[in-house]
Amino acid sequence: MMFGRLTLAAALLAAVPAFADGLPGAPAPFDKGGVKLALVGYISGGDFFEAFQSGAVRQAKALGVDLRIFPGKQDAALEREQIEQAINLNVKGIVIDHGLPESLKDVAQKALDAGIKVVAFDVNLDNPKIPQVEQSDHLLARLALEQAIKDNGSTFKAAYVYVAGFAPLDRRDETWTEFKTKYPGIQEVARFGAVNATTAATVADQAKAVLRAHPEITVVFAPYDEFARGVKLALNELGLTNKVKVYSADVSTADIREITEKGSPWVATVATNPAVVGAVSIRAAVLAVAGQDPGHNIVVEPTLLTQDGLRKAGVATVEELSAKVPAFGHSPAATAAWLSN
Ligand code: SR1
Repeated sequence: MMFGRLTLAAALLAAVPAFADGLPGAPAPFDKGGVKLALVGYISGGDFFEAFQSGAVRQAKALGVDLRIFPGKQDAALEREQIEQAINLNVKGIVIDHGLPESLKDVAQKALDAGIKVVAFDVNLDNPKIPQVEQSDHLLARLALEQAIKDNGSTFKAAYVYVAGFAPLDRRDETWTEFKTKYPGIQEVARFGAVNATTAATVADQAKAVLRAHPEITVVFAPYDEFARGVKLALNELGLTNKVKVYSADVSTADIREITEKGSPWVATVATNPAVVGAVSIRAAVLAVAGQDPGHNIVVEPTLLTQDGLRKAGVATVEELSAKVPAFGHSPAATAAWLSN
């Protein structure tokens, strides 16, 4: 595991009271409580998105923000509609979490035109007025693929799980493409993927068909934990867990259990703490609403987590990981003195 810097803020956050009547020393409108923000998502469900939302809720509460949650249910039209609803609720800021850019750009502009601040997490709205939060996806993919090369050498046959159109997956895909050029011995023999209400189960079915058709595959690059879970299910069912290794993105307590269990083929993941990313997204919106610039590209750095490292460290939960790997438990992104009251 890699280790980074710790600030006191994360450790203190748990002890921070909710400022329902306003934050002491904060600029308007946060000097009074109950400022309304909205969090509008595209993907509902799955460990990453649940933890992202809980981090956002916790941060909002700590800042006295009245956060309205709109779950998108993997439905682009519904996500648009929910942004319209948030505009009609007179929220001061909206965090848009994932989605399909073409269905969101105009409605996001409508919110800006209404004087509402907008922050986007992992959806490229291509608008200089909209700060973009991301997890440094190129670095994330690079760390996972370097680990794959360390474990397997630079000549192997791989399957790749990918769905185009999601900003983080597209960025990770750019790195995968670069790696295949840099290491011509890496051969992608199959590509598949799905993002839906049952991603892991769908990917498991796809992976079973692919692995049966291509017994030469020894590595699967599955850069989303729901993808990795699906591939792992397929490997278990086909009895291939000792032949194929899985490299992924994201982590949750359930993922740690799956990675560290005896005989698991899931040997590495590269991840941020999604709750920290949720908190950063809320802080970015709060800064913007207060008229302070959170920056345009707000990056939360990921950490490489290997099966070996997790086992040796005896880490079983995301909370333990946050305690042992300071960079995982806190991000210095989108902070200001008045936010850490
Ligand atoms: C379908 S996009 C899934 C990814 O979004 C977040 O960036 C998570 O890291 C997840 O891998």
